[in-house]
Amino acid sequence: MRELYPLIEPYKEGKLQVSQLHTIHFEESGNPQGKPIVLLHGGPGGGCPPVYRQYFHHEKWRLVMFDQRGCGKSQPHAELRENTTWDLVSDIEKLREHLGIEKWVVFGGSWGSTLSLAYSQTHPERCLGLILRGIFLLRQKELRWFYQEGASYIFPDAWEEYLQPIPVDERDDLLTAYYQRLTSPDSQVRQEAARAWSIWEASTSRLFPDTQLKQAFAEDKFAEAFARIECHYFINKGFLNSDHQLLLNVDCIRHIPSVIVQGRYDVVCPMTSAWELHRAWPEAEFIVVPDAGHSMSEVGIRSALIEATDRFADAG
Ligand code: STX
Repeated sequence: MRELYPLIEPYKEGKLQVSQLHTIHFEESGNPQGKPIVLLHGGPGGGCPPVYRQYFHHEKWRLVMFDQRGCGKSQPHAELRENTTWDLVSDIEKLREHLGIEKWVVFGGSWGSTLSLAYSQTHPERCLGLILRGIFLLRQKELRWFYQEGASYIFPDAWEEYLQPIPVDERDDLLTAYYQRLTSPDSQVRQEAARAWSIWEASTSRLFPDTQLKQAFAEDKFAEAFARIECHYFINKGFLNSDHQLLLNVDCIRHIPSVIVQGRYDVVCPMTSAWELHRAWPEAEFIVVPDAGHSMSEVGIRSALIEATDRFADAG
């Protein structure tokens, strides 16, 4: 099994104003002369913790990470206005141009895989390769599975806590019920909903649960951005023009060297989506980790991702 690289500090950090309202925080680490790679984090609303740097050989890669609109160190915090998939796609381009990078490898898991597909299908000429994990195509069936019925059968205990803030007579549409609370003018109501929403995801992300992860997700500032932004994107169907958009547009990126890493027991983003993507796109290498769930920190997934970044660093 491959292990994480030692933690390094960024050699550069900055802010980029991407709209009248939003400023995003970015950092560069590794080797300024290395192969460029951009990491697209999950959620949306998850931000980039330092441990993400440890998936990349620091002499081979010039790693660019940034916090998407409204989360991490980006401002304003938890802001939903001017916050759509296509705003993020244009931010990625603004950042690429700002850094003077012509092309880069794109690395994204979970919502990061969704955004990687949307970005690469819009700007395929900018992508040297794609490393995707825990495939999420933002289709109604995936949202239904995780936020309404399905994952609830596997984690009925955690599900009880997720249901807690929502009165019984609103439980037939939990996404809407949560959206109302997460956008309530009452900060107490928002915070209670944000905590329950985030803890649900933390409780279901790994094959073997991790109490530390639950605590981190329950932290007020993290939960507020994560829950509000996720729910906003999901209520708006990811701002995609159809449920199948990301699958139908695979033709635009078929030629790009790519790898898909998927945990067999991923309950957040069940493997059926990765499988359908693999069927639509057999050219992409497909790796199923037999003993893992959703999280990129699980040993098998971590190992497969580090193997992939090493291979992409040495290719062409
Ligand atoms: N959201 C899945 C997702 O993108 C439905 C995701 N899950 N956890 C995360 O992202 C973080 C680890 C980035 C918080």
